[in-house]
Amino acid sequence: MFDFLKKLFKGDESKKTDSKPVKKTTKPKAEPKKSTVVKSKTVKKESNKKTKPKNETAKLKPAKKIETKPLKEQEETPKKEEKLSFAEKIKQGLKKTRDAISDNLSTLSFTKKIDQEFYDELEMTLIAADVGYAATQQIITELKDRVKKEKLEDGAQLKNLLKKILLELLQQIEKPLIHIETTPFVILVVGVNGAGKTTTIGKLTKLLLDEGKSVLIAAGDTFRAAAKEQLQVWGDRNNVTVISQDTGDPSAVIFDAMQSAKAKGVDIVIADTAGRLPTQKHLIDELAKIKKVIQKFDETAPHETILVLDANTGQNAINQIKVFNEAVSLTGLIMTKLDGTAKGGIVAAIAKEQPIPLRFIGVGEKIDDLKIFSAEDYAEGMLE
Ligand SMILES: Nc1nc2c(ncn2[C@@H]2O[C@H](COP(=O)(O)OP(=O)(O)O)[C@@H](O)[C@H]2O)c(=O)[nH]1
Ligand SMILES: [Mg+2]
Repeated sequence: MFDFLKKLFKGDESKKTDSKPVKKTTKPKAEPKKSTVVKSKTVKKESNKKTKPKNETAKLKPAKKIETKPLKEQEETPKKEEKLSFAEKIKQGLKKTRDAISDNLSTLSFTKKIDQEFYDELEMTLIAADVGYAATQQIITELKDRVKKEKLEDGAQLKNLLKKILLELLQQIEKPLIHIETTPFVILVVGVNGAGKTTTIGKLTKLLLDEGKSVLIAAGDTFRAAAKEQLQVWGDRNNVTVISQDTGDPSAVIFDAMQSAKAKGVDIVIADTAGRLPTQKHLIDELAKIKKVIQKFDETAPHETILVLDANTGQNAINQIKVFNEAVSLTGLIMTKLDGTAKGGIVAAIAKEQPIPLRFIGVGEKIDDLKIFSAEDYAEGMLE
């Protein structure tokens, strides 16, 4: 059985070792020194209203967070109830997807023989959950093969096998973001309008602060007037500095943010950008320009270029990945709004068709609703 799998998922083993997080060896810095914003003529300091005395900001990074464990490991090792609530949250987020698949599947597997009609119906169920044609074909082919080999007849066994096949597919894009070695580590966030970029930046900032990192946000969405304010709200919530300018040049804002981060010794710069559609060629090209300007400051930056995708987008997500990837070489994805859709199967379609690491998933609008993508929790969330 495993030989078959290995053939199917060639190189999976190496990918798995690849995905092993690198331990960070440095102690987290004391705090994001928000009081030392660099004064640049072009930088408009968006000072936080809720300023705390300096010695209090250390509370941002509780002592228990200083272990050298990588993000992934920290999620895997906490006390049982924390681990539970993490998986439970994902499960809750994937409820609609699971209901759509599982309702169909349980009717299928308990009332029918495992015959061609069964497979046809399963195919339709997976397609309806947005697993996509290619991934669905792969899953069905494998399922058929293994059902035959293992002589399965029982519905529950079949469901477990399906879950296993799905898990193996999802593992291809399970590579958590942990290689934060350079400082400032620059994360460029791109995507269409309304995908959830700004909200995700707010949540990601919280996650990284919890990890003991200091963060600075660059308001690179200079297109919409309200964008800066929206980002500032997230900055205030996290008590981190948001760098913005009155000019309409996103590259300049991000460049300033990087300079400021360097001067203050901030670990991570997260740069927001204006929403753009894959069809808006000039706007997509503008992203490549932004990237070039960033590289004038540090040729290895951006160290992470993340496309934020709205799970409700369905199969169009595949096209978005293609276009954005061509323009700016994506290194990671974040899938938002999984809590509001029955189409969570899109993640499997991505694993099959555009396997770029899915770093995080968004399962709600609150600050703690961004979770590290775990293939296991996800497969469990889809099929239970
Ligand atoms: N339910 C839900 N809503 C989300 C999630 N992520 C973002 N949103 C909402 O999506 C909307 C658009 O988000 P925004 O960050 O402004 O998108 P942007 O245009 O890409 O910056 C807002 O109302 C967010 O609250 C998520 O994971 N779940
Ligand atoms: Mg935005």
